[in-house]
Amino acid sequence: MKKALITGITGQDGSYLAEFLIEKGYQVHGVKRRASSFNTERIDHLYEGPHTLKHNLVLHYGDLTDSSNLTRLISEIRPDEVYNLAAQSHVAVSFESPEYTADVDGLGTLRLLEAIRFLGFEKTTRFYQASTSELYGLVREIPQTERTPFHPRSPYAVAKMYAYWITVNYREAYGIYACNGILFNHESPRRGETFVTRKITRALANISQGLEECLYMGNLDAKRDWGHAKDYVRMQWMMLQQEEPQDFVIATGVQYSVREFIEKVASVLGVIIRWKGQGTEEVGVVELLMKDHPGFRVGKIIVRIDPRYFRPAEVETLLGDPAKAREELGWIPEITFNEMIEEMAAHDLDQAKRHALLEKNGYDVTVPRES
Ligand code: NDP
Ligand code: GDR
Repeated sequence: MKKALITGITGQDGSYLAEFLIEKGYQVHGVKRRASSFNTERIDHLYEGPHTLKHNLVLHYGDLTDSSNLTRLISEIRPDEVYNLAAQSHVAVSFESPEYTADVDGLGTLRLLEAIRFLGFEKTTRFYQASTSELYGLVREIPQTERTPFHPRSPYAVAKMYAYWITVNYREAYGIYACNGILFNHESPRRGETFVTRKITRALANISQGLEECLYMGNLDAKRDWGHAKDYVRMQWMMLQQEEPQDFVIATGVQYSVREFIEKVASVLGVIIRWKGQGTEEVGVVELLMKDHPGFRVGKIIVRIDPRYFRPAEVETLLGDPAKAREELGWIPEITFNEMIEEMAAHDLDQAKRHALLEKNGYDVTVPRES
């Protein structure tokens, strides 16, 4: 039985990757952080607890800032594959916690690679690094490929740039089988609630049920190449199954603006939006109702701009070219942009309806808001 160690197993990608690897017959070990409340919601359906004989998911406490912990885990588990997905992964938050982000996202990667080297596992343990399209930042070339130069625009991206190069360096210096997946944005119903796509699907679903009044947004004109997380974790595994380690761009090759994303989610929920005003005064108004939801009415402002969501340095446009992944590994994304939006909107509408029903029946419901 092959063994995989996933850091960041409690996150969006970690949960899909754990499902994928268990399905493939792996024993999956995951690193979770100690928290004062439960933080395993995304993997609870996979975990059978420490008392069953069928032990295909094992969780360990740990942290990417703790070298001795990581070295001990790798020494005890002796994983065939390590997937380093753990990170402070929010770009806007990295401007507020730059040092912590550098420690976890940059040095955390070094700690894992150094543990593999120190333990003498260079020839037996393969390593995947969750690199990112944020490395391109101020883009020099459209679309971006494995050869496009980097120009990071946030403490997050700078930390990830260190992680990218230290992964390449340990491959070249010590012969470790180590790969960077340069992944463009990927989403799902399990996406963290403060990333833009999930913020939009949640807020519009809540507004449709009368649980929230308005969606407050930053830069509506930013463009992203959005894919589905399920397709992208499959590629993470594929990368570690080649003869020789290599780095790959993973993207769809199609981009949309944040504004278009809002319009599409709104139309799935049954309203057409008209944009009025300019700059920070711009608003999104309901122009047409196609479905009957209690919180929507024609003329209601459901989107406003809040300058606090603008970033000190923005990445305006990202568009990936996944030709290498397609040609060398046969990777083709299976879930379309529209299918992804429908899945996310349906999931969040279902949740909003449950909350609204509870509220209607006198239960006190607090719906967590984006901050
Ligand atoms: P999430 O934010 O959903 O998950 C991050 C994971 O890292 C969580 O399990 C989190 O634990 C864990 N984590 C955070 N800090 C630490 C720490 N100090 N020690 C140990 N674990 C920690 O991210 P995604 O699943 O979306 O992304 C996975 C990886 O891929 C990240 O590295 C991200 O930067 C990168 N990436 C993501 C892209 C995307 O579009 N999703 C695109 C390109 C790269 P907890 O649950 O306790 O918070
Ligand atoms: P990103 O994702 O920064 O690309 O990083 P995010 O969804 O946070 O932002 C995408 C774009 O939307 C704009 N935006 C807003 N973003 C948020 N979060 N909230 C808002 O209110 C808002 N309004 C406009 C942003 O300015 C940005 O241009 C994600 C993360 O998963 C990283 O870990 C990963 O490396 C990259 O994707 C690829």
